[in-house]
Amino acid sequence: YIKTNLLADRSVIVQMFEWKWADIATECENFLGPMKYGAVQTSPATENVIVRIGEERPWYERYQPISYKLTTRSGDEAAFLDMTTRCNKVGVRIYVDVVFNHMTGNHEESVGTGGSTANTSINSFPGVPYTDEHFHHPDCDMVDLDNATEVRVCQLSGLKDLNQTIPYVRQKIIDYLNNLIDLGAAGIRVDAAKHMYPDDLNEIYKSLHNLNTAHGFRKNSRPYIYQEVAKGGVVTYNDYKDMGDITEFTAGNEVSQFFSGLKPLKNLSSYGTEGLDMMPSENAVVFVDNHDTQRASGILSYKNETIYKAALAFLLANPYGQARITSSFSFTSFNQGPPANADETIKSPVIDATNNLCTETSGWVCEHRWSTVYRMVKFRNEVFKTQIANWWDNDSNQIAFSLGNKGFIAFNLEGSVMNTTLQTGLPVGTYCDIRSGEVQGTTCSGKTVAVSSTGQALITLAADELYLAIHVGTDS
Ligand code: LAG
Ligand code: CA
Repeated sequence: YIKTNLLADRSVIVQMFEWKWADIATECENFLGPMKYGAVQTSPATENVIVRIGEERPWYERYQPISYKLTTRSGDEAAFLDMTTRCNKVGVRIYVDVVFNHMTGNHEESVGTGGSTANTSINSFPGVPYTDEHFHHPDCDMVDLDNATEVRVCQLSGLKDLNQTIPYVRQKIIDYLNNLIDLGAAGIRVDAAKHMYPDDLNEIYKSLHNLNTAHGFRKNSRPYIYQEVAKGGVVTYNDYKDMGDITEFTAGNEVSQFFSGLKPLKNLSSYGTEGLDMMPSENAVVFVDNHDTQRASGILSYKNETIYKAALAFLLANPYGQARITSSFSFTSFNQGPPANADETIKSPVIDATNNLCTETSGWVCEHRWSTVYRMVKFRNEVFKTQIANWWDNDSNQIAFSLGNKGFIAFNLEGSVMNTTLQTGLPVGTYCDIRSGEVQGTTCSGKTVAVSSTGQALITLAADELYLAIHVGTDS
């Protein structure tokens, strides 16, 4: 199978959680393309059942498909095509979150975002169409993760479990995915992959079209496939790794623990190894948080801004895995859906003209616009395909490492000043620290670091400066 089909000078995926297609298209042109983001992971594009809890339209309704018509609160098929067209034009790939392990849960009345209906009591989904025979029987709840059959044929969170071993079901799924590919998508994030049989998935993946050359893809380009395989129980990533990449949840768990102060940073030397129970780098899609984990405990997110930024800097500097960052809306309860107008349409983000960030009142966090994030994306692009060298730690909470002879990063979570001469691996020059500033014209708006002809530099970080990062291209 192929690895990411990002442009050669790009390396990061950004999950634009719940964004509208029209807003993603604009963001590709105004920001993501110019800043050399590699790809956007969209929310599910297929029609979902409308869920109302009081006034709320919970975000998770989008994980309950009612048909494969491309009409959601993010937009319709025409808007989807406009997004892929405009994003592809500026070199940003579209990877779609695809949900086909299941349809909806039980609902008294089931109406979709595109007008389709369903009768969930008899497993009837005329919008596809699927009928009772296309689902697993008997209906069972998935509880025992140590029972591989149960993991594949029982219901995840009460969601009607499709039987992908039936050729008709597979064909409906293949047609739906090929529609996305023909419309210019470049890849898929396979929701709940762990809950489907690898052989069935393989049949589906084999039948996918090549990417659409009308969108500028080279002939015979294949879609990038990455699969959601959560940890726990007898079903592991091993069953899926030969068909596509896999989400490595341990990365975000570990990075969150380290940067929350639960483990000394020096132990991050084994990040990305079997010692921390992480899969080989070439299989892993890594992230600090995603839409699920930022609603769970123990994972850093925008809610812990300062240490989250340092954690993201580590994730993006470390060569392990295919990096993904999450761009969120702010929320205070699990169910809360995206910022919406009175008529339930999703609001567009509002960009503050003076600081280039999304306004707080718009409800969107837009982590991808934070200087930490876009500068570290640039760092990762610059050092891409180099290896860690010159690992250093103070046997406690200060660490540093270089990436080939292209980049260098140091972290200080000691709570006291760091002042040490270290080998940066970089050519002689005066470099601009991208945490505190950036190169503007010929000057650095932040701290500078003087690297000697032997690659040494005095690295100074105040107690509240959690990291410092320099890379080639920021030197003078
Ligand atoms: C995923 N990855 O494999 C998604 O990342 C995750 O967000 C999805 O769950 C899950 N798999 C199924 O696609 C989300 C929410 C669930 C929600 C589900 C369906 O985390 O909480 O379930 O989407 O909307 C909800 C209720 C359940 C209820 C169910 C059916 O929370 O209590 O049983 O709907 O009505
Ligand atoms: Ca299943």
